[in-house]
Amino acid sequence: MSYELEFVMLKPGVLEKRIVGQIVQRFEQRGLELKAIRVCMLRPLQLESLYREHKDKVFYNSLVQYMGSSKVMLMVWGGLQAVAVTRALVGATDPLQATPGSIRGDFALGMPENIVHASDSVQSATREIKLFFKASEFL
Ligand code: FUP
Repeated sequence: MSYELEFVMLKPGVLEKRIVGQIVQRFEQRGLELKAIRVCMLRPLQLESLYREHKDKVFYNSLVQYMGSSKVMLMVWGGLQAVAVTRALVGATDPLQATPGSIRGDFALGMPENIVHASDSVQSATREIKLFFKASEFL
């Protein structure tokens, strides 16, 4: 078992709904460690890079438009198997398929407004962390 870093983003609307505390609590409760955190608006070039594998999908334009529509919260969580642990905490991409008890299963009904983004592998997490954080933002 290896110590991993996972990139997590709370999507537009989550700060406005004032449910940040409830979501962060699930990561802390599970034993993950908050390594970096920032609130910002995503820039078009960052969105293009984040969702490059979806560029040809029918939902791409609405996804990018939504993701740039309001502020987001960026976080890096660390822990043993942090990527798999986080993906299980977050639940299935489509909230209608997400099990109750997962974040999407408890807080969301649709896409792309599925509350949270989490990198799907250690390689994606490394790339996405570099895309959004400077080394000086880590303690
Ligand atoms: P995930 O890794 O669970 O965030 O899911 P994906 O990388 O497969 O999807 C990226 C984003 O596209 C998700 F936030 C939801 C959105 N999406 C849609 O809006 N419609 C779809 O049919 C599939 C995904």
